[in-house]
Amino acid sequence: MERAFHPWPEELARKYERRGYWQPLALGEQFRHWASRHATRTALVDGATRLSFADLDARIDRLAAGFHALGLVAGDRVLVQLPNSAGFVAACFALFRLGVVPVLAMPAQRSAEIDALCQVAEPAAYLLPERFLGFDYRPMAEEIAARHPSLRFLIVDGAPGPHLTLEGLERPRRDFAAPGHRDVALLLLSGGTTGTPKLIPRTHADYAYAARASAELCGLGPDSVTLAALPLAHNFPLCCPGLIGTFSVGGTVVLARTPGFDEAFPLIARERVTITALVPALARLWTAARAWNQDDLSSLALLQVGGARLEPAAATELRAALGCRVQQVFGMAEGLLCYTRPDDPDDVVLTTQGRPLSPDDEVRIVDEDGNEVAPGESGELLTRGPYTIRGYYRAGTANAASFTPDGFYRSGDLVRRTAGGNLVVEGRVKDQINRGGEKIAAAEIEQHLRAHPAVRDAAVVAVPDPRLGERSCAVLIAPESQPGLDGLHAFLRGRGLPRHKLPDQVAFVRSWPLTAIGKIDKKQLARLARMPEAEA
Ligand code: J2J
Repeated sequence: MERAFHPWPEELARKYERRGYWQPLALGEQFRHWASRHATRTALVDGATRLSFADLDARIDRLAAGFHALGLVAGDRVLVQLPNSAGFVAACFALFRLGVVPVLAMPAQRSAEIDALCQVAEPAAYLLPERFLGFDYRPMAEEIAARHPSLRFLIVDGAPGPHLTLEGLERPRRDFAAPGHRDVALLLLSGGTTGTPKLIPRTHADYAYAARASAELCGLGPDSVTLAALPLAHNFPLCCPGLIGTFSVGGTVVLARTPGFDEAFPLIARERVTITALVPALARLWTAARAWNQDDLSSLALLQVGGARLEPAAATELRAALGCRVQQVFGMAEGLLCYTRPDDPDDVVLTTQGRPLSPDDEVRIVDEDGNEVAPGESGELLTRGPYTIRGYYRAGTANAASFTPDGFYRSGDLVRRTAGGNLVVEGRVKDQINRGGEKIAAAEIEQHLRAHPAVRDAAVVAVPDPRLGERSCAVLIAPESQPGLDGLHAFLRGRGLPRHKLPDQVAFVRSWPLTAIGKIDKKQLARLARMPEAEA
């Protein structure tokens, strides 16, 4: 079997421990520690259910005993595909207590993706909801279990049927040997949108550090109330500071099933939510909804936005509409987290994606040959540090492409550093169209297209072309009037673009197809652009 986990070099691990980044406690024990300090405070609100830290701690213990009774042991993997719910939270921490490793899948994922995850992770159990947003997960899980002999248990969070239920697993509390703090705690999915999914092994110590340091940076305390609107299987709402960071300071986490404003706004008003995290696509919807929505959002102090590019204009409108501070977060499940700080000046918050969380995060910005670019120039972001992985889980030779020999993660992100030391994400290194040998950066053309008065948003994708290899297609959201290709060319030429950078075709969509977490799904756009009716 290929290597599951690539540890940090021993002397660095010691340094991270000496500096107090890595604490000698596994996440399950961390929670016990937080719960003993904040026992009577409310940890979790899930609909009508309110759990104090002590309640949740006890439920975690009962579930850990239940998982143990099934025969699950430290090092086993369990696929967790649950919507935001108390069951999700209790199950994950119960697995942490045993050293069993949850593999976090998004509720929106379906059998092709789940199959691929099972192939790599070989989970012993699959934790699923009965139904969520109209989809019955049980038939899918049964089919998947039939194809993957590693899967011994299907555990349903919901009404009893032929399967085990999460509630039915609970057993009286007992003590277990805790896993080591340097052991793998959980497997996250990489945000990468191509090929087979990559699994990201995060350790107890590094994950707890990212959560605690993020909570401190965001100024969280016991009175903080965090709304988990995005799916908790994603690193952002889970750890930045999210659920785990909020628990670490004795704050309250309120769970939303879906990230729409129709669910979120009443929750913010009812629970006096102080902080939440969104992707830009949702931030735009929340902004628009405030034109007529009357919910009292005055408690909201900080709105975090990350996961994809946030236009400065959108950031400005969002801040005005929600009446709170905005924070840009440029993060990756592989590790590195960059934040604008709550007290940063406006231009930093509105136009940059902030700077690294840890004093020991290392960032290099390099050209195609791996050489550092001149200050202010753009290049690929490479990073390593106390919470950035050194290799994907069981990825074999794929790791050689994603990590440098000296342990930097190659993010694939094209960034530049401002004079003030903040990073600006300009696109993806490989998000380019190779038009007869001329490389065109999609991000550059998109930026010009967005300046067109009729264009609300733009994405440029490659379409296979028999002559050029690839040609470019501009996919536009233009709700009022759809500019033709000639008009677009004239406009772009007016902005100084050369002929080969002008889109070869144009297509229109009413809204973006989104990935499971809510980023623009460029793969799907490229498929759409290939369809003949999309041609201009
Ligand atoms: C542009 N691109 C961004 C940003 C991420 C917090 C926030 C986000 C993620 C995340 C995360 C971006 N502007 N502000 O894990 O903890 C793109 C980059 C990056 C990739 C990582 C977190 N913030 N991105 O999005 O693992 O391309 O993590 O490399 O899903 O999203 O995706 P993912």
